[in-house]
Amino acid sequence: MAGPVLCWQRSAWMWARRTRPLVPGVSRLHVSSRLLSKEHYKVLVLGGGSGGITMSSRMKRKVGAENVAVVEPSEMHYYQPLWTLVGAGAKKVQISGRPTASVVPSGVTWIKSPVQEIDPDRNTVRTGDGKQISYQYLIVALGLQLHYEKIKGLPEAFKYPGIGSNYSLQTVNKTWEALQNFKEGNALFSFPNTPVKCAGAPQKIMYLSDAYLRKTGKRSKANIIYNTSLPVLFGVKKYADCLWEIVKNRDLQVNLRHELVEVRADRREAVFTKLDSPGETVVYEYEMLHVTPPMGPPEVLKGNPLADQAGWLDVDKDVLQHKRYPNVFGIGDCTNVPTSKTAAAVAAQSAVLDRTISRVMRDILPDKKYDGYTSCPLVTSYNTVILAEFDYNGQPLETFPIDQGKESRIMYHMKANLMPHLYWHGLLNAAGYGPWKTTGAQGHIPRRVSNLSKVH
Ligand code: FAD
Ligand code: UQ1
Repeated sequence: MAGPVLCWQRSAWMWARRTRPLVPGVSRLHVSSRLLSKEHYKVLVLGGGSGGITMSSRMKRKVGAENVAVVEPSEMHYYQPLWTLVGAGAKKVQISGRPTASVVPSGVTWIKSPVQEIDPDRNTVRTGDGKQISYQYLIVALGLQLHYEKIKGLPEAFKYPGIGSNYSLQTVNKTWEALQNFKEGNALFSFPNTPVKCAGAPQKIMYLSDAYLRKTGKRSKANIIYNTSLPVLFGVKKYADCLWEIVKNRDLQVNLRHELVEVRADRREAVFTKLDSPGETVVYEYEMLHVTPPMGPPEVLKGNPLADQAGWLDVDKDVLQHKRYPNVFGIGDCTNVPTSKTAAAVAAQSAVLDRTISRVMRDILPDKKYDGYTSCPLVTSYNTVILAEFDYNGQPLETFPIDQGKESRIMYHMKANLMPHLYWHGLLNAAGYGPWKTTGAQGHIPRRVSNLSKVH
């Protein structure tokens, strides 16, 4: 606790020196430098994905729409969690996207260009169309980058049949094609050796594929194989135990510490290295391959003073304020907060960050703490989900009065039908309902199963 506070105090002083007039003449200088730059906003949001849009809505309420801008190059905004179901043919990809223009809060300025440079010492950013924009407060919500190209043979291999990936709009329908065209052989599913978003998604598509092949009578002709770089099936023991039961009962083969390094699509071969036996590789033929690509921080952060050594935005994990630049904040996949990267985490973070920014704007120390809440609806068939919810310590932090470690039909309905609605109408509009409503000391107030069971 002492660490972040001390750090905040020190950097608050540095920031005050940068942005506040110390002598009367400097005040005029400050104003004129503002006029020189093309645009200035009280709050500038980088990225118009889940985190960027929800924070734009919240900031609009706080400081007025005319004082907020969001920088986002993409014409369309996608609800990515739906892609798991799209890859399995349960939803159409078209319903996962809406025009960015329709999700940017009304009155907030949408700057339709990529951020190319961030200069936190001058409180400015430069965009792809050459504009310089200055800010008083910056919220970084740039998401993460997919690196298909780090696997030899990709992305070209996507031109061939039998290979797909739910992680990108361009390849998600290829998963569904591969599944429908499956005749016999290996169905392979990979998990890379990097942090990923929605760490459950690489195996959700395996369970759905298994269910599809059973439904269509082809399961006896398939070997279903999950090759993961991780040393575990899932990071939280309670849910991992249930998943191990499922893979055993459904005859799914799991190989830990196997990393996909090459795809030879012309021969339908996938090459994996065994991470615990350096230099050893194993080649699998496949009838169907689902690729989860390596992922990393956004290019624009790499080498920037805002980034940590690995390139992720370096924020305090409790209050989501930058560790060295107190007028900079982060949310979502681009940050180095040590929790699983999900939209559910973004939802919980948004309430904490809202409060942090309110206090920083009033020169008060942030108080509300993010506990690492994240959630992963582990889709285990076309009508069941295990709803994993947990914190920084990998402790379950569950919402519903059922055993969430069991497969549930209601939770499938929540994931497939209710959640998209709550996303478009609740989270993105910062509406006061849903799991992300601002209540008390935490962004998300789940029913703490472990505590409750002690009490009763
Ligand atoms: P994003 O929503 O990815 O937004 C980042 C934005 O930044 C994008 O709009 C991008 O265009 C923009 N951007 C990038 N570079 C620049 C630049 N240079 N300048 C300006 N803008 C830029 N989460 C769940 O909670 N539950 C699930 O079930 C779930 N399932 C998933 C399944 C799949 C297949 C996938 C792919 C993701 C899933 N997620 C799930 C994860 C969830 O979608 C992300 O964690 C969430 O979208 C993160 O929000 P974000 O704002 O950090 O990033
Ligand atoms: C959630 O909040 C969320 O973010 C918007 C998701 O992403 C789409 C989820 O998948 C889940 C499960 C949650 C958590 C929601 C509840 C109702 C526990």
